[in-house]
Amino acid sequence: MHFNTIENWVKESAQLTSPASVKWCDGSQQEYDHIIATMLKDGSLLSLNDKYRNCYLHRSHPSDVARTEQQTFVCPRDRDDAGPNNNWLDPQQAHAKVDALFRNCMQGRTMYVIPYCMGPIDSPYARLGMEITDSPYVVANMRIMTRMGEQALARIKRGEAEVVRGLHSVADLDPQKRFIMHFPEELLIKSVGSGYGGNALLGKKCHALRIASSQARRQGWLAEHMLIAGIEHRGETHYVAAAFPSACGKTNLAMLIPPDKYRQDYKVWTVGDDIAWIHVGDDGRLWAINPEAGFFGVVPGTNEHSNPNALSMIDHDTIYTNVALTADKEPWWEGKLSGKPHTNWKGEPHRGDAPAAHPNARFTVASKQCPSYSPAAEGKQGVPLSAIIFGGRRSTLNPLVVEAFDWSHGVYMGATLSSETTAAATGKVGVVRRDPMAMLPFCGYNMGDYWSHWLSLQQQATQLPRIFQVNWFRCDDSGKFLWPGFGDNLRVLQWVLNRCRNEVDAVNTPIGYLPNATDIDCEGLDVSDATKRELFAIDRQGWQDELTAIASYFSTFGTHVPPAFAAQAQRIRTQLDNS
Ligand code: OXD
Ligand code: MN
Repeated sequence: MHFNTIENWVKESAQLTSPASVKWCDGSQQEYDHIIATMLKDGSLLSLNDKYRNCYLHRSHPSDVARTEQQTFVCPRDRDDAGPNNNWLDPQQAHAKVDALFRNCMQGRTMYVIPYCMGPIDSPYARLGMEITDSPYVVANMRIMTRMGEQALARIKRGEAEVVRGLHSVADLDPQKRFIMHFPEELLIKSVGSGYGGNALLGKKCHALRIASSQARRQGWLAEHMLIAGIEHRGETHYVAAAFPSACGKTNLAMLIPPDKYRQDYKVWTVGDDIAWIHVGDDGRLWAINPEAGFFGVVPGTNEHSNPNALSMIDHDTIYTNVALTADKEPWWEGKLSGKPHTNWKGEPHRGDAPAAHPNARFTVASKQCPSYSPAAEGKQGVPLSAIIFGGRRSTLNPLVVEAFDWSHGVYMGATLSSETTAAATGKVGVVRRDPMAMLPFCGYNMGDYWSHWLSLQQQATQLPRIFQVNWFRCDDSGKFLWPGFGDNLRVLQWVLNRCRNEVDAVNTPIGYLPNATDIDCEGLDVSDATKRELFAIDRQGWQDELTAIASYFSTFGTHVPPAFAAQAQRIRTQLDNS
C-alpha cells in the first residue's frame, strides 16, 4: 500500500474525530515513559508497591471488562462471506453507523498514530499495521504487544506490502454505542466505545486473527488462535501449536515447567501464547511464527503451581488491568498464594465473597521477560511444527488425549471442538458452545470456507504435522477434575512427541488413536487405574449424541461445509455401531 494512502487516511480520520493534536508514535522508551507519566498524572494508571518495579495498575470502566462478541462485526460486501459465525452488516451501513460515533469523538484528546509490525521485524512472514487511537493505555499496551514504531514505519513507508489500518476511539465508553467492525476487503478495522483488550489493542484479535485469517485464505496460509511451544528432549526440540478457547490455559501450557521427575530430560520453550501464523515452508513442512511481542494474559489463577514462569515475569515492567490490591499496594488476584485483597478491581474496599480481581483481569508484559522464551521466536522463518493440538474445556465425553487418523480427520476434529465458556468474553460462563479450532470469535470469514481452506493444505504441504485433541478438564460426578493438569500435562505431551517420533503404538478406536494404558505415565500422581480408565473411556451413547449435535451445528453452514466432514461423521457412526 502506498504511503500516501496511509497519510491521507490519517488526515481524514483526524478531520472526522477532531482531536486536539496528532502524534505519530516512534516506539521509543522515552515515549513510553512519557505516556506512563501522563497516565499516572491523570489517574488512569496507578503505581504499585516498589517491589513491583515499573509495574502499574489500570482500572477499566466497570462496563468494559472483556471482548464483546455481540458487538463485533465482520463486513464483507457479501453476507455469505461472513458466514453464520459472524455478525454482519453491509459495509456501507457499517461505515455510516460507526462514522457517526467517531464524529468529533476525540475533541480535547491526542490522536496517536501507531505504526506496528506483527511478527519479527525482519521476517518475510511478518505483517504491517497502523492503529489510530485516542487511548494512551492502548499506546502503552501496543508497545509491549507488537513491534511498534520507527522500524515498522520504515517498512510501511517502503510501500511494498499490505497494511492493515485500524481506527480506534474509546469515545464515551457507552456500551450501547460500542462496535468493533472489520472490513476484510479494505484491510480496515473500526473500533469505538471500548478501551479493553481485544476490542482496543487492534493488532491482536482484530488484525492478527480476523483480518489476517481472510488474508491467509487468499494467500494460502493460516492465522490461528494457538500457542506455540518447543519441547526439548535429548537435544532435539519438537514444536507444537495448540488451539484452546480463551482462558483455557494456553499461556500456562506455553510456559509449562515439567514435573520434577522430568526436569532433567525435558524443557519447554515458549514461542507464543495466543496466536500462530502458519505457512508452508520450502521444505513442505508447516512453519509457525508468533506475530506478537508480548503476552496479554489472564491473571487470576496464576501462581507458583499453575505457571511459575508467568509469575516471575510479571513482577516487573508489567501493566496490570483490573486486579485487586493488598493494603500495601501489591497486585492481588484470586489464586495468588500470598497477601490478601484490600481493594477490589473497581477500587472499592474488598468485602464478602465477590471476586476481588475481575475474573478477566490481565497482565501485559513483553515476551522477552518470560524465562522460557525461545530464541527461535525471534527467528525470521519461525519454527517447524511436529504436531497441532486442539483442546476444549469439557467436563464430560472428550478423552484426555486422542490422535487423529490423518489430516482430514484432524481437521474434522478441530472443527468439532467445543468448550464451556469462560470470562474472557461477556456472557454466561460455563455453557457448552461449539468453538471450531477455538476460532469461533476470531475467524474473519465463513467458517465453512475456513474448514475447506484447512483441508486444502493437504495439496500444498508434503509433510503435515500430526493432529491431536486434548481435554484437561474432565470431571467426576462430583465436579472434581480427574486430571491434575498444569505441569503434569507434560505427561500427555510426552505421548504426543512419542507418537510424532513413531516410538509408541496406539489403540485404534472409532474416535481416533488412544494411548495404551501404560503409555501415559501416571507415576506419582493421584490418578487411580479406575480414573485412568475413565479418562480414556468411550461413552458410545454420548458420542452418538455428540455426532447428532455436531451435524446440526454443521448444517447451519449449509453448502459451505466440506463434503469430507460427512464422510468422517459417517465413518465414526458406523464404527461406534459396530464396536
Ligand atoms: C484473549 C482472548 O484475550 O482469547 O487472548 O480472549
Ligand atoms: Mn486468545
